[in-house]
Parts: sequence; structure tokens; C-alpha cells
Amino acid sequence: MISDDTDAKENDMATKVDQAVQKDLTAEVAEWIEAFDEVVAQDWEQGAALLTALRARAREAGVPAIGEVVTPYMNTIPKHDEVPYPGDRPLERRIEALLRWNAMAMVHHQNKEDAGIGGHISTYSSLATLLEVGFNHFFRASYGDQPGDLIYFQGHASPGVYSRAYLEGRFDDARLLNFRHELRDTPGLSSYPHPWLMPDFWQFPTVSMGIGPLNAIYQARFMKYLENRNLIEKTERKVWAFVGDGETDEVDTLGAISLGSREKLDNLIFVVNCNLQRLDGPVRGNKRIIDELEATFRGAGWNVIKVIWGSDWDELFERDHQGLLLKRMEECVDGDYQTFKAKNGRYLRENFFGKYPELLKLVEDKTDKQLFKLHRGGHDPAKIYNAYKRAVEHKGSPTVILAKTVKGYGLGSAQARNATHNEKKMTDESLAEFVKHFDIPLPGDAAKHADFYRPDASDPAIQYMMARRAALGGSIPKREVPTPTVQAPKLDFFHEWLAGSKGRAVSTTGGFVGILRGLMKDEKIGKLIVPIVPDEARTFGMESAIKQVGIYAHEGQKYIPHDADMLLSYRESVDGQILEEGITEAGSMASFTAAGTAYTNYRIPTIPFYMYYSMFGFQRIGDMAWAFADSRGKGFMMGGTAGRTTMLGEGLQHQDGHSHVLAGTIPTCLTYDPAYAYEMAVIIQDGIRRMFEAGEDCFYYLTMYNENYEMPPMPPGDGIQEGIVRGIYKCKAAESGKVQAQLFGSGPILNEAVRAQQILAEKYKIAADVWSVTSYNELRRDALRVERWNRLHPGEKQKSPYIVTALGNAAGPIIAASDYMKSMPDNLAPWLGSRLVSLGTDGFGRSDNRGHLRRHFEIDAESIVASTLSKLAREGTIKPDVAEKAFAELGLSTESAGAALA
Ligand SMILES: Cc1ncc(C[n+]2csc(CCOP(=O)(O)OP(=O)(O)O)c2C)c(N)n1
Ligand SMILES: [Mg+2]
Repeated sequence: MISDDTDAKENDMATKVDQAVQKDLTAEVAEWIEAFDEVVAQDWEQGAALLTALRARAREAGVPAIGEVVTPYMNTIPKHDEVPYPGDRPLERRIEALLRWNAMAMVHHQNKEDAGIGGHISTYSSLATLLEVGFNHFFRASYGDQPGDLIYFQGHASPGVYSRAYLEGRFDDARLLNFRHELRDTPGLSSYPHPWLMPDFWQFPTVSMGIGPLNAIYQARFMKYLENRNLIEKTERKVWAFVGDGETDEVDTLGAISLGSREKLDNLIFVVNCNLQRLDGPVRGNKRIIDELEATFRGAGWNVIKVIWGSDWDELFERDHQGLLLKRMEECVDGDYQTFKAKNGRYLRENFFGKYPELLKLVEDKTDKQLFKLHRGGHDPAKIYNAYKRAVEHKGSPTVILAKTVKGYGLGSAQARNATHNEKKMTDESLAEFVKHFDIPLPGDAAKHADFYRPDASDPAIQYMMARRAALGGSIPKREVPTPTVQAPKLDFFHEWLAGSKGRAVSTTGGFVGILRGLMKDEKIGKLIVPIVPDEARTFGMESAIKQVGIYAHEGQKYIPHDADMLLSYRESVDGQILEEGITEAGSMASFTAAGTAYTNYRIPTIPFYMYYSMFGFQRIGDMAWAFADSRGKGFMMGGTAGRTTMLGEGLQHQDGHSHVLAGTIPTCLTYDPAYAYEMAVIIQDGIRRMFEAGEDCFYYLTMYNENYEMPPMPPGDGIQEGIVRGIYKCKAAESGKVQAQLFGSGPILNEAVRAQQILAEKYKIAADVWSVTSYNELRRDALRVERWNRLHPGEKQKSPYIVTALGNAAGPIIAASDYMKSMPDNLAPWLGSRLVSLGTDGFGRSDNRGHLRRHFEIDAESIVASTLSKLAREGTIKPDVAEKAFAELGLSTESAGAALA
């Protein structure tokens, strides 16, 4: 970004240079310019090279060079460098007009029928030509084995994309009439791009602003990763992201752009639809958004192409020998430009051209109507074509095209108004005006009713449109899923982790890293594993994995690492398997999304494991996790150093006691809180099978902890594996006596439950069983499904939820403790009734050791014992004074404020 201060310094330097030129260098400068012109006339790229060399020389000679992050407010590609437009303009104009009409009519219709159903017309109206040049000349569909481009459409422009599918014959009238009606008898159209709701159509969910562009950057990077690892062929395939100018205010949109240039992502093209408006009003009323974005992207190393003015301005520029037109353009801010398009030609003449008599003269041969019609670059196919062509051919960095457009273009009284974003219906006059403006062949009444219009398939425009798409591989967007070919390893592949640690104290994190390394060595699926980590690999003990498979680096390792002679040195390589993202959870999540959807986008089912600090998970990138689910993403999110008390010492900013609550809100996310390595192995094996072999559209969230303890072997017996996967199994029955209580534990807190079992037996002669609850969320989902079935089938034999069946006749109260919030066990309250006592880590975290933390949150063994006795006393099984005494004996305070409040 350029501050006013930088502006001032640059201006000052520019003035000095100007003065020097005027003083005594004029003739010499003219000579230089002439020579330069000659070079550029041959090839503009040579001109650019010359300039770069000259700048370098200037630097060497100590001559201060003026940094040019913002170029004049003109098109980047000069007229004389343009190639002629290859399309049939009249036919394309007709197609675009029909697209505009049907898109608008669809939204208009629906809102007449269903007030408040919503939809947008002004975004597409500004974007139509930008999309159409792509559809007719650039966007390649997948065709046979040939990969296609990946296109992130601006979400609010969805009506235009539907409209094209309609003209192409992919949708009929009934489908359009079901826009935003997704619960009817015949299929509907989702409000926005959404692979979950329209799995054969949309590839990327984009409407939550910022997520599309961020994911697009990492998508382009992942494409190169797959190429460099020889998992896909190198092709000219591109990632296109259509972005709103208002959307660039989201940190997600711009936050990762430096990755684009750092990794030389010349397969990435951003098109920013600079209609100068967002929802409420201008994006930068007092400045120019295009200047700002140019500086930002250029500063980040992108190739920037501005498409500001349409071809009809070229002639004015040519006739304006004093540069006054540009001067006037640079005097105006976006608020002015918006007003010019919201008013009329006369206003433009008086207020734009009228500032200088010479400019008024320049346009004296034009009518007001002609002035008003002067196009912006983003509505001019020839200008757009040239920009796209350059972008596609550009090598070495990503390209951003900053295209100036008009929001609500052609929508009569709604054009360029502040309120245009929310326009959903047109007045009769506006409809009539629209038909006239775009020359739609509809009779009066049909126009008034906003009827759809699709010419016969033999119409030259339709034929042209279809031929163009055929030449580019077929219709888009289109989402296809190949039949799964992955064979998940069988469970005995994991025997090392099923057998327990044999006396060694290890953590579930250690267990997981071992499993991950094992998987990467597997002949069949090893290559498909994509480990992703935001600068925490050492925290998770992954040094050996780094050495084993290397960190992906598109340039390899250009230096000798200081630890080169050590066993576990830092290894970067072009075909490295690990994506070490640096400190960016959002970026890592974007990589996870690219990898978790590769099965459809690249037809290669990569299996991502994204390992991160669980505290910096769902609450930080929650929206992206939803987008991942929307995208039908698959893979494993591994919340590391989990647990509000197990992650000791770090205090409240690091201690996560709620990620399972948040993860459980995502419909396709299966969440697990395993205690032992064998549980981890069973869950991961089953996950790979379900997602990549059986083709289920779901993903996994597993917590892994850093507490070391002995990992027992998987107990023998039927149903253990099923229990682990479904959410609960009895892992340690009471040794003797009549069982009077049930203790539930999860993660490392299972050990506290086991210790409580001992204390209860030895000190209080109470026998209790211990259960490992691997997933409260899965148990609840199962119970809800069963409940619903029972509700809908009142005459049939009632079914039992798994939690009820698993518990069977287990007697007594249930004391459930985990390192997560009490709401986790509370999930099961409807089926466990008053038997349930939930213990958990509600409240802020603290720095201390595990003993103190667990006591503070009342989830240690002593607290579990006391809670069991207290509940037994309430039920009348034992005397209250036994329980009261126990609190004192076990050293528990009964009068403290409690962690939830402290
Ligand atoms: C994260 C997020 N915040 C807010 C919105 C609501 N919203 C929808 S469109 C819009 C304005 C979009 O402006 P711009 O990006 O300039 O796109 P345009 O429609 O002008 O092309 C807003 C705020 C959203 N969709 N996503
Ligand atoms: Mg906008």
C-alpha cells in the first residue's frame, strides 16, 4: 500500500527529475525515447527488458530510481500492442444479451413469486463480458484425459452462470424456475456456487468472500506440487479466480498473494471485477481501488494488467495531444466515476469533460448519449481478450487483471446506484429499457412478465456458442467424480500400533506420526499421502518424516542446511511430500482443501493429513472448514497438542477445550478423541476406507495429545473396533464386585478415569466399569438418526441408539470426563437421562502443570471419584456423609468459584 507520505516523497523526487530534464537534458531525452520506441516497436518485451537493465544500471551507479508501483490510470496494454479480436462480435453480443436477460429474469421472477427469496442481478451485470470472453475463448473444460481449467466464479454472479447453462441446453425452464427453490419435487438451483448442493455442476464454493481467492492461490500451488511430484502431468491448465473489488478488503483475499509470486504460480489468474462498488456503496469513494490494488499486487510481485477503458476511448486518447484526458481521469476518484455512470451523458459532459475547455472541445462531435455509452474496459471484449491472452501466456508469476466495470450495467435506474447490489426486481419501465438496450427479441407482454428467452438450437448464436464450447472441451462448470480406486490398507497393516507400546511411555501424537510415516511407506497409497503443517512439525515430533520424504520446495534446496551432516537434517526438495506452510493456518487449510478435493479436480485421490495446534483450528479457520465440507472435501484434520489440561503450561491462548464442540457442528466432519494408539489406528484405517475406498463425502477431525503414557494393546474381543469407530466401548471392566457406576473417559483423561476406578475400588469399595468414549458427536448423530426413525414409525418396534445398546445393562450413574467442555457428554443427555454427570474443561485455560490444571477443571481422578460418590449419595445408594468425607479426604474444595467462572 502506498501511504500519502510515500506519495509525497515520490512526487518530490519526480519533480526533481522533471526539473533536471527541463534544464539541459531535453534533447538527449528525446533521443533516448526515440531509441526506446524503436526497440518497443519490434517487441514490447524487449522494451521491458531494456528498462529493467537500465534500472539495474542506475542502481549500480547510485542514481535514485523512482519506484513505480502505480502506473497512469490507463490500460496496461496500449492499443498498438493489441491483437485483433478473434470472436464474432455480433453473435457474441447477442449471446451476452440473452444471458443478461435470462439471469435477470430468473431473479426477478423468483422474487415476484416468493418475496424475500433473494438473488442478485447487479454483480453479473458487471461481470458478464469478463466471463463471456473466458467462456468463448479461454476456459478449457476437462475432456477425456485432458485436464481443464479450474474456475472460481464470483459467488453473487451465479445467476449468469445458470443462465449460460440454460442457453447451452443444460437446464430447462423448470430448473430456472426453481432458482433458490431447493426443496421442491424437481431439482433446484442453489443460491450460490455450492458443490454440496449441486455436485455435478459447481466445483468451488465461493460466496463467503475471501475464501475463493485464498483457496485459488493454494490450488494453483497444489497443482504445481502434484506436477513436481509426478502425480499429474505438466500442462497449461490454469486456475482462474473472479474476485469482487469489495472482496479484496477481506484479509483472506490478499493475505497470501505473496505466495503466488514466491512460488512463480504462472498458472494462476485473478480477475478483479472493479465495479467500484460493494454492498453499501463505493469501495473507495475517495480514492481509486484500481490504483490501490495495482500497488498491492505489483508490490507482491504479480504481473498486473489494467483494463480500465474500452476501445471507444482510444480515439479520444489519440486526439488528445496534451495528455489532458488522462490528467482529468486521474483527478477523479471512484466516487466520481460511480456518479458519472449513475447520472447521464449530459452530466458527464458538464462535470467530467467540462472541467477543461479543451476536453469539451474533444467531445463536441459526440451526443450526450454517445458520451454516456463510452465503455469501461471490463465491458469491452477486445480489451479483455488481450488481457486474458497476455495473462495466459505470461511466465514466471501470477497475473491479476484489474478490470473496471459498472455495477448494475444496463439495469436502467439501478445502474451504479448505491442500492443496486440488493435490487431483485425490475420496474416495468426498466424491463422495457433492458429489452431495448440489449435488443432482446421479446414482444411487449413477454418482456413485462420477464419471460425467459432461449432461441432454437439452430439459431446461429446458439450454434456459435456451442461450437466455441466444443472447441474448448465442452460445458463448464462441471464437477465429475471418478470411481474410487484406492484400496485402504487392512487393519493388520497397523499392527505395530495395535500391539501397544510395551512399557514405553509415548503420546498419541507420537503414535500418529508413526502411523503417518508408515502410511507414506506403503507401496499403494504412500505417494498419495499429503502431510500439511503450519510450522509445528517439530512440536509434533516429525523430524524423521522431514528427512524421510522431504519438504516440498519448488526450487529444491539451494543452500546447504547447517544440519546437513546430522541424521535428521532439514530437507527441502522439488518432489518433497510435506507441505510445510509456515505460520498460516488459513493457508494450510487452503492446501488441505486443494488436497482434499484432488480426487475430483485432478482425478487423483490424495489423502491429506493436516496437523496443527488444535487451538488454532476451527475457531480460527471455521469458515474455511465449512467451505471444505461444502466442497465435499476428504482428509484428516489432526488437532495437535490438544486438550485444555493436557497442553500444560501454555495458558489460555493455547489450551483448547472446545474444538470438538465446533467440529461437531459441521455435518460431514467426523470427530474423534482417541486415548490410545490402537484407537487412532482403527479410526484412521476406517477413515481411509470410508472416504477413499467407499467414496463417502466426509472428513475427520482427530485430537492428538502430547502426554506420554504406556499405550496398551488393543483388547481382544468382537465389537471393540466397531465401538471405537461408533464412539464408545468398554475398555476396563471392574475387577470384582457388583458394579455400581460407569466411568466415561476420552483422550488422556481416560487414564484419570482408570485411576478413579482404582481409588473407588480400593478406598470406597465401589466397583465401576471404565469406557473409552472416542466420539460423543458420532454417538449423538447415531442416536438422532435412530430417534427420527422411531418418531416416523410409531407402529413399529422401537430401535435403540448405539449408546443405549453399547451400555446394555450397565448399572449406576455415569460420570463422564474429558479434556473438552461438558457439553460433549451433554450431547448424550437425552438418552442417558439423570444418570449422567458431565465433567469437562469449561472456562479459560491456565498455565500450570497437569495435576493442578486437572484439579482446577475437576477432571482429575480424585474429582471423578468424588463426583461418583456424590451422585451415588444423591441416588441414595450410599450415605451423603461418605461423599462429603471423600471430598475432604481427596483434598477437593467444595466452595471454590469453579473453573467455568474463573
Ligand atoms: C465473508 C462475507 N461477508 C459478507 C458477505 C455479504 N456480501 C455479499 S456480496 C457483498 C458485496 C460484494 O461486493 P464486491 O466484492 O465488490 O462484489 P460485487 O458484487 O460488487 O461484484 C457482501 C458484503 C459475504 N458474502 N461474505
Ligand atoms: Mg464490487
